[in-house]
Amino acid sequence: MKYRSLFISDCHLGTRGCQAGMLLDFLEKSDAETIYLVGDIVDGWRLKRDWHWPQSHNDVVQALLAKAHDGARIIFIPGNHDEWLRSYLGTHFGGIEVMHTAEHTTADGRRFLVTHGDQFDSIVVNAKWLAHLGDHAYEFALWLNTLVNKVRHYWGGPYWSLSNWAKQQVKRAVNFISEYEKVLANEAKTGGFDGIICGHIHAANISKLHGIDYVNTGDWVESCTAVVEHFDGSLHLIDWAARQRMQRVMQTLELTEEQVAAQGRTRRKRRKEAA
Ligand SMILES: [Mn+2]
Repeated sequence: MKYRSLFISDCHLGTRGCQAGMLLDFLEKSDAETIYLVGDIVDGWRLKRDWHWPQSHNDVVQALLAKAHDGARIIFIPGNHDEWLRSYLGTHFGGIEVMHTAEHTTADGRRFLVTHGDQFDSIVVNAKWLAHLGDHAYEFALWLNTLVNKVRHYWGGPYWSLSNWAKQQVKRAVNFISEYEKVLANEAKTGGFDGIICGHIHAANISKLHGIDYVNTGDWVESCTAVVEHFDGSLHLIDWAARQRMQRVMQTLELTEEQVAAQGRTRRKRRKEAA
């Protein structure tokens, strides 16, 4: 697929969590005139502590350099995990420009501020690690809860609800995300922009907040998401993991894209008729 622009962030190359294989697959199948790397592409913190740089991570860098070589404009906006690149602001390497923040105008004329977003952490009241607590953590906590209370019961201790505690943490995580989104949308508004494109909290989203287009590209550690701009200026969220799962099902069932689309149309029609 060829797009007008492509936004990716939070790949965390150099860590074991990075889904480099998925990212490489996505980059091989996607091209764009302009590519924005919206921070935390390379995880400098972890690389310093424990060197993890397999071939697949190298391949991702090579794929990006090849795109730059083939004429794509690539803009690298460092995040907090690759902030060592912030000392290279204004420089080019291998056709990649390093910038603190960027301004992007979509084909339909909307002006977006492009920034990683970590600089707003201090404004967002909740702790940032909470944003990484997801459904899996919650399910695990429920399981752990029964275990913990069996042990407590055995020793005669009172019941303590770990699941309740976990639920509170998840709620705080959700609050954190919505707070972060509000702060960033507000920043765009103050700057006179129509919207903001960011990353950092690993929570992909495209939504309208107080008249501002809030766009978060997500990440390539947990969710494998990117944001693309089509040639008409519309922005779309791509969930590459979901798409791959779908393709595997289609292959197994020997379905074509058209058949799947037709089924979706029938389902929507039936749902409408039932309603
Ligand atoms: Mn970050």
